[in-house]
Amino acid sequence: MPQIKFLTLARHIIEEERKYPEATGELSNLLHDLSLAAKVISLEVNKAGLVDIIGFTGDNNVHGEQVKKLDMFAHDMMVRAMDHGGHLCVMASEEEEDVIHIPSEFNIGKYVLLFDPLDGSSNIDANVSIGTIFSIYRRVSPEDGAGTMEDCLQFGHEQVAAGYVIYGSSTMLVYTAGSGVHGFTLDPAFGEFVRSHKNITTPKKSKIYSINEGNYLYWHPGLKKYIKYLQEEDKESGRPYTSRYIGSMVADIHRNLLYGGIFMYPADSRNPNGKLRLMYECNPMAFIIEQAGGKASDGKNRILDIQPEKLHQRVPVYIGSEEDVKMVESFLAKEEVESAK
Ligand code: P6P
Repeated sequence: MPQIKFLTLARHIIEEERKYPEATGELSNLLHDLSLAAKVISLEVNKAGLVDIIGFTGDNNVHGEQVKKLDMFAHDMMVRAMDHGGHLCVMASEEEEDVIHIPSEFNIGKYVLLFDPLDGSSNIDANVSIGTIFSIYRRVSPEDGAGTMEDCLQFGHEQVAAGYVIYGSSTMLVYTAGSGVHGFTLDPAFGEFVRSHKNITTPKKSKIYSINEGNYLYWHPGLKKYIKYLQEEDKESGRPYTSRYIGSMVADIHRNLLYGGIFMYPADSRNPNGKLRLMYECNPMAFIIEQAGGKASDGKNRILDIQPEKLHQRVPVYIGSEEDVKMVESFLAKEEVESAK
């Protein structure tokens, strides 16, 4: 019988930290604080149907979208859990227009945290899996003062860690700190994240594609040809692919990470930059996918190499199994060449 090693997130982080003698433990403590926030958010998400927390606050967020009470709860929980640990110099959230400064009574740290507190929130009332996404950088501004917007607008390839928490049939925290991707499932019996997925790798080629086909009319012609290609029958290349689209980025990407697949939220004639946000959705997911052996691009350029301009900027995203992302890039490029003739 193989020895099943019962490894909590806390123990895993300590073991990972031991691999780097120069590690100060700050990042480990930051990840630990994040896991605490995740537990509290999970508790609320999983009982949302039982208390009067479902529904709209009546407010709108910075993007004019109606804010669900759980969105704000998750945002507030992340800020309150993370602002006093002494590990951060600044934070940024999908729910706040500007950066979030660390209150003067707390110590300033050397890390930067960007997060989407509750992605997929439009699915909350339907009990569909939703998630928290986070991205962590080292500060680049002088260490003697408050963090700045410059600290937040770094290339995705500068991330030191990234992850997500998916609140679904179980609550799982999936993260990378640059040494592989690891998944931890929350055991509600004693409130610990226990390692359930060590060194997650995503298949190089898949049979699943995820895209909102309701936007077909507005797509790039190369994308239309690619999707039609996936729907043709060709046993050798495993076609037709299966279409799976939940409408919750964390849920769609989590399934594709484990099973293989390509998730696409493209630019189209109505949304020239697509819908999803670079800094706290696409960059962290791209870091995770690349660490798992996959690929993430905007259709042409590596997501992690996109120069950030604004905190809430949107980018087109094609992310998942490496060969599938390369294939869609080739369809988009070919169409551009042909239309340029
Ligand atoms: P659409 C959820 O609102 C979200 O931000 C992502 O989680 C999801 O992938 C996408 O939007 C779904 O957008 O336009 O297909 O409903």
